[in-house]
Amino acid sequence: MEGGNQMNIVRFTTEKDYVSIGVMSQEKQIIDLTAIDRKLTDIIVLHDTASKNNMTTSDFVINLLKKDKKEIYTLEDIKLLTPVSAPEVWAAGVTYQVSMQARNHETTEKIEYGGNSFYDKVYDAERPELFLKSTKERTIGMNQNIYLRSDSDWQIPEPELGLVLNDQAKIVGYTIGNDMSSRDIEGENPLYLPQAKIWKNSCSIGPTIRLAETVTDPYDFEITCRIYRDQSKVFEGSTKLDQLKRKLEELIYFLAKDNIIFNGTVLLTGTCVIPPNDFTLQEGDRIEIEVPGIGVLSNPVKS
Ligand code: DO4
Ligand code: MG
Repeated sequence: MEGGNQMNIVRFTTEKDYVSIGVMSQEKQIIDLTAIDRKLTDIIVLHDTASKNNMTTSDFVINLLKKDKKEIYTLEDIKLLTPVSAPEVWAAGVTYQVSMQARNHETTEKIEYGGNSFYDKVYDAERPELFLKSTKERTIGMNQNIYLRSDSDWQIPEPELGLVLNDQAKIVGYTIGNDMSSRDIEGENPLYLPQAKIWKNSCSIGPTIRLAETVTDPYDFEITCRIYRDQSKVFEGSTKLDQLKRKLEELIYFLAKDNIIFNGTVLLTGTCVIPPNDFTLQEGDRIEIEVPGIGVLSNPVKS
């Protein structure tokens, strides 16, 4: 997976009156890039400024770090924000066999006409399932509360690899996403998908963005999801991205077709880890999604 030196970008606040981006070291020290150059307000500006200087983003950052008077923080000093202020988060669906099987299970649980064909068909079709998952105001970051829907009895996290895109639909970096889902609402009728997927604080991204240029093979990423209840782990599952049925470029191609892609758009690539069918999240749970090389996205669950 490594392609040159690993580099992770975070967005954060301190007591200062502005939001910073920083580079996070493997020892979890954060060096404030905005304090070095106030124009560097997000990962897209960083990427574009590096390109204008004919440099890779990581070489550009390494040069910045040679400057004196760096402001360095630990995680205790700062509040991490969503790693990019994503104007939109889109999501792909049924891109792993486990997701197709879980969806078939929830529809046959609820409806007599047998809804299997929707999910079987989209899994094999040329056109992937893509949906608008979240907007900036609905998207949360590290340690912020995930909310449960009050009209659903069957809710799960969906751990997914997130692609951070620029307005040319180019992958600038990789992050982690949680596409929270209400299985009973979607299972009742697939036309309820927006309600099964979109509500306040139903999408979390973070904690860092791994610069794409420092990743040789994104299909080597491994995603692990853990759910804790009353200090005990009640679920753990992992999958590697090489189980993804589609290529990342294929998902981006369909997303960008006749569409507007904003700088900082995040595309979640589908869930590959699903808790057992009798599992539902509860208030007080904590969800952890780990991708080595990107970090651990942790969120408490509130109703
Ligand atoms: O078909 C519904 C959504 C599927 C999804 O979100 C996923 O597979 O991750
Ligand atoms: Mg999903």
